[in-house]
Amino acid sequence: MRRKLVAGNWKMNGSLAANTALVAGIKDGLPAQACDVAVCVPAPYLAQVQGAVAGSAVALGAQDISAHASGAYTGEVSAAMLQEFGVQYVIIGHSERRAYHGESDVAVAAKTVAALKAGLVPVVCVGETLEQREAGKTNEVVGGQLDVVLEALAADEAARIVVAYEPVWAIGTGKTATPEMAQEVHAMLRARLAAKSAEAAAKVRILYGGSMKPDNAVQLLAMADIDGGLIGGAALKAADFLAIIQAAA
Ligand code: 3PY
Repeated sequence: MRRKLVAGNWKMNGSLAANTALVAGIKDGLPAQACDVAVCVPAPYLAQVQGAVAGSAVALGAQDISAHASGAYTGEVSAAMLQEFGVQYVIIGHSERRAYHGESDVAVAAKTVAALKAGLVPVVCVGETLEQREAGKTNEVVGGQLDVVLEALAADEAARIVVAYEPVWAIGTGKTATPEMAQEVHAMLRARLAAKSAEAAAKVRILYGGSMKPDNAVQLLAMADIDGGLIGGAALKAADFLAIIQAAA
């Protein structure tokens, strides 16, 4: 049995005051038998949120990582830096980074390798645009994105990643894939993992992301291959985030 994971992707939101209130609200309402829970925060707030989640069941995550260990890479943040702040999870290849920062599948694979080498858990995001879905290319695009990452990993490394399926057309639009649509893609992704290693197929958690909210979480999380959620807007309100955690617990 894979333990479910609910990770909040705060994106470029937050402030010192708002973060304090949000984390306190999450900690106060966390059910005892919760699934794994993480908050992936903007880099400047890692130290603050590390302190705020200390001693709780909420893990700390980052939203990006450099593929390089150190050096002349202005603006980048290394795996070692993330580790110093107690980061456990790092989102890699979110569609917003692919679209606005030109991150290629190869770059996503290199970042995944860097995260694993440092003992971080990469949350590798994959997803198709509406145009690609309507052209019947969902499996080719999404499966292809995962394959490039898997090619860069040894079988035992593949078993240590988390995958997040985030249809681009469902991000920030309020549209969600139906549970059946999502399950179909998740099952395809698990088959790609199985082609790499049986251990990876059994162990890797495949999260759904893309407007997961309290009112659709129960149905999505009931699907056989949906092992949790990567939560956007609903992760910014403690009550909504907790309702999703409750649905997964
Ligand atoms: C969303 O739900 O909008 C996301 O992009 C989660 O990563």
